[in-house]
Amino acid sequence: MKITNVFGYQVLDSRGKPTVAASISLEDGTSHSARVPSGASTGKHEAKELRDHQSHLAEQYYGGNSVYLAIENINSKIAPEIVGLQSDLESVDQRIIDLDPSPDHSLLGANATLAVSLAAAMASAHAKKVSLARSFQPDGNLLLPMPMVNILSGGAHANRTLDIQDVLAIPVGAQSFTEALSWIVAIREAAASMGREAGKITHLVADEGGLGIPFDSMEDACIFVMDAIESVGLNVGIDVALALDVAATQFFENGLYHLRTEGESYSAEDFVDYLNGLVSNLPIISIEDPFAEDDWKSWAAFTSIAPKDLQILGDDLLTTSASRLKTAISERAANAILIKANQNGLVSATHQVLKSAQSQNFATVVSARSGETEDSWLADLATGWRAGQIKVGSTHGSERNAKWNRLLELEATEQTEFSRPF
Ligand code: 2PG
Ligand code: MG
Repeated sequence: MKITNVFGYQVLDSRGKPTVAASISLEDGTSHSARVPSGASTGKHEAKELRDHQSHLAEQYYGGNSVYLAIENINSKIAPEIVGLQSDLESVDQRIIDLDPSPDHSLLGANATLAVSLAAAMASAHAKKVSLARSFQPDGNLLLPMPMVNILSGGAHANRTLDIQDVLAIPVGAQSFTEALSWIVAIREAAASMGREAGKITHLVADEGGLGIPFDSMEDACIFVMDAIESVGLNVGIDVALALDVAATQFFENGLYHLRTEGESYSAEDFVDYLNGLVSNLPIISIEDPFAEDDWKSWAAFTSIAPKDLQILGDDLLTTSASRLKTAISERAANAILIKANQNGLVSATHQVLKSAQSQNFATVVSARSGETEDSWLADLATGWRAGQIKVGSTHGSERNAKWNRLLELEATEQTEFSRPF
């Protein structure tokens, strides 16, 4: 079915920051629109999001963060190339690559390219008369992902109440997505009341809907979440295990890892040992960004000594980039990759990175950003791509729940099975 119109416009994300939306109309009169997310703890190797800081279009009320340049690129450069094409994701993405062959999409802006690419994916599914998830896997059971859910937030998402960015819970023993989510909601609510009883601040919700409760150490934060799991009658490690997003780039300076709440600074070698001790003594089954984004040596050292079944997940390290994934495989620097479409800039290229990772036995976790919107396409991508795992933030905030709710809808309406990767 032919594309008849394409246009971009500016909307707000969950942090009140401008972001790009794009809409594609088809010859049957339908329109398909998508909004792009944006990060706070962004990796330096991510595709380049275009904002208006230095431009004559900069909107003063948004402190230079407006995205009119990206929108102008959609309307004046991308749209003329795409109108008239068939609504096929691959052909749309190829046309965008022809216009902007830079690896980081810095010519058009990765927020411009991704908005159009996502709208094309939706239009393409509509033309095939299937859901977005089903458009990637025509037959068989779709694979609903195991969620990894934020309970405590720190780092850049919660004014550094903790050095690390997230303590998350993974409901490894749940039999369905519905059951998994119900456990998580109970744990989050238990953690909030435990925090209140202990006189801690719990009414402040972080960027991703997690609790921004201050703790003196990573270990204390983990023990608190373990207590919350047990308080609702679930078994730690059997029903629900822990995951961390250390986001270590954020506290790596001059060759040292500075844990401010613990009052300690570690050399890279000592931090490898410190984290290995932590994951060996606690029921942590996944650790994300344990080291800084270019500290390949520590990643490789840790991967060689950490418990064999630990998931070592590269976010800022790998930035959903085919070439950085290749390096991680050859250096044995991780065993799992976080997949964020806006780190890459195109839907089909993001899917390609996920497929290469899977072919090398890397686990894949599709992830939202701290700046999100009401869109739920992420749930469909994770399910249709058979990622196996998803990270969306917490269970508070409609921009988070839009994704959880879409997974509940897919479980209720499509032929699915639930992924149990651990
Ligand atoms: C991360 C993400 C999502 P941000 O580090 O994994 O939690 O954060 O979008 O701020 O980069
Ligand atoms: Mg991360």
